Amino acid sequence: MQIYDNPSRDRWEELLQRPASDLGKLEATVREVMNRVKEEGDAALREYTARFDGVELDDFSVPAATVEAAADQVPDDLKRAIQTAHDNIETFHRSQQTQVEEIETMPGVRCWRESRGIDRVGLYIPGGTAPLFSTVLMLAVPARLAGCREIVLCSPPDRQGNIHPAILYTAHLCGVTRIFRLGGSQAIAAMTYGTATVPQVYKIFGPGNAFVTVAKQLALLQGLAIDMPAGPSEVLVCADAGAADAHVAADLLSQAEHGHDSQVVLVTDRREKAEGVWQEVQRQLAELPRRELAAQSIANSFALVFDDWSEAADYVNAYAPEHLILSLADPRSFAGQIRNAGSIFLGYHTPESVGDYASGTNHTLPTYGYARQYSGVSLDSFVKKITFQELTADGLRNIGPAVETMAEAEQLRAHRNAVSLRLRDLPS
Ligand code: HSO
Ligand code: ZN
Repeated sequence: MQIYDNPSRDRWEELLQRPASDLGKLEATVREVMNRVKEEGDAALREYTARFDGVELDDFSVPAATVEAAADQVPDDLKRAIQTAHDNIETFHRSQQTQVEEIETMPGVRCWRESRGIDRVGLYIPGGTAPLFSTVLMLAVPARLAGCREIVLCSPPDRQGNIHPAILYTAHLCGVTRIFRLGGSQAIAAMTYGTATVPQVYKIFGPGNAFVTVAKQLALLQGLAIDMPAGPSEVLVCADAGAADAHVAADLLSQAEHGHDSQVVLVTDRREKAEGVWQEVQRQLAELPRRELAAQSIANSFALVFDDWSEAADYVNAYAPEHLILSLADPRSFAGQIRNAGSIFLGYHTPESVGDYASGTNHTLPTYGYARQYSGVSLDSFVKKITFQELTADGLRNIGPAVETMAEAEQLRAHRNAVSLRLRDLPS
């Protein structure tokens, strides 16, 4: 881990880069998968599943009996932990429901907005090296609260054709309506176009590898919505003298272990802290089961020493991290200066992993600097908001002249007429 002392602003550009990922070169391959699934439906899905997941499947859908039986394969302590997480996530996302507020913008002109769940949503849950059943909670709990009618989940099968039981168990707990053993870009293609067995959805959520990311971008071009552009997980930790080196190192490694291309950054106000944390990172890294992946991410990572915390805040805002940990004596005053971050973890007792699993906040967050313009997933991600208005006769009298004048100025006579003819027919 390279340590930079008070890097001047003309060096920031290089210190704001994420590990490059060239998604462009995958586009042709993914486009072909999308097109074949569109044209050939389930037959193409069968072929891709055999090729990429190494298993021949006649039927992709997971029968209800299999979903229910998964509970027997999940240990009781894990079930209890999942329930704790579920309840906290539900409580926090329920608090995002807003009361409908009817406003009178002028006497007799009433306007309001109501939410309606997106009818059919698709959740993609990666399998592979880590079965992210926590992501099922993060997506299915708000989908259910939002009132989505159909919640479709796709996750890749293992070589025996199974989805990890904790994923099935969690999906069932959260009210997912259909589960399919499908992974990669073929899963995204199936939910984009629909096949004989997989329903077409209106919005696709969830993380995935580079193929999934490209497929979601192509789904966007087909008129579907997606949660956000995805990239590898990342964390930026700000640590002062009061932060324990071992804690900071564990926080950095917790995101580094996600994959080979994650990035972790340490920001501190003293060089000794950076050196102490770096030693701890090496010590803890050697003990991790996923040390090979984590080591590759750590190789992309660095520490910055700023004498002045307000300079550090400017750097953090320019970097716009997915996760920002403030291991500081006064985290709230620093947090007040932050404009760009996916989720912020305040104080010495708040590891990022609590947000990854169980505190209640959502762990589907903007990476790659997208925190400048995107929010993480929330209840809002699963709804559309419909505006309403209702005028009384007096309301029409009050607002009508302004609309008539504007419509005339835009030379849209029928617009004007829609008001004028009504005003004419009002009793005086
Ligand atoms: N840190 C990941 C989410 C996750 N962590 C799932 C553990 N499991 C992206 O925010
Ligand atoms: Zn994580």
